Amino acid sequence: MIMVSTKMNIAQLTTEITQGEGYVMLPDLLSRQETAAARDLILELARQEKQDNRLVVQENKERLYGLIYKGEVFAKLAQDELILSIIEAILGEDIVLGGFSAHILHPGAQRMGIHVDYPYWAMPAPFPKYPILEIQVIWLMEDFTADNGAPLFSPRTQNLATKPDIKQFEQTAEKITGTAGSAIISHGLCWHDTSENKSDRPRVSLLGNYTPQYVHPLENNLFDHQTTTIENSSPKLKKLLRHTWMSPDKPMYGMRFMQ
Ligand SMILES: O=C(O)CCC(=O)C(=O)O
Repeated sequence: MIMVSTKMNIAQLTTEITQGEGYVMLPDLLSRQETAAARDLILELARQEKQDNRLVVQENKERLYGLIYKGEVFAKLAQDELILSIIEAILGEDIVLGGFSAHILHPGAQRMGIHVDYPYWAMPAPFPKYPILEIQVIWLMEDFTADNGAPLFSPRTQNLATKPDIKQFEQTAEKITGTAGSAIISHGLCWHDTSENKSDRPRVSLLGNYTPQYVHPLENNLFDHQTTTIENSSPKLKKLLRHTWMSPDKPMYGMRFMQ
């Protein structure tokens, strides 16, 4: 796994994601204090949503959606400048945020299951190699260690553009550990999974799903939608949330003519 150094430029990082291992780790983008505060907020929101019977729960794993509307920190992370410049270099400038959710692996959580990311998992295989249809960002909301559920990635499998092969995955996958506040950027075609959480506290990640604007968003745009958040958000976030593409006063996308 490539540990990014300050000397690496955007072109080297995008090459690593598209033609190299398929993922990179950007270390310590967020301070420990900010990360801990965001983690506390996620756990508190999950507690409330569980009480209201709205939380998506699967055994010892929980998912929290509509996050952009539930804390400024989430909107800030979703539009992190360095991350967006890498993603735009790969997908082009017309990207949208198809999802931004939290994933909580409680102690005892088993593996999630080997997969490629949306929209690939919704498509028949073999998958197209180009254009690339998704880049995932996994924000580490605490140190990801050898025993608390860190993700597993099988290097270079984005080049295969196929559904995961379980045997091959088990032989080749590496566990991606790192420090709180770091982010993993990965190619949507790269086979991955989560590992078991054998520790005694929840492991929390934030997951950003970025796609070209022509891919139907993973998450329901209307779920917990807050008009005021959109009104007060930056032009970048408005675009990422498709507001500039599909605002109520526009009947359809504006056609772009090829040069
Ligand atoms: O939470 C994680 O570490 C990764 C989860 C994941 O890969 C996914 O939901 O697609």
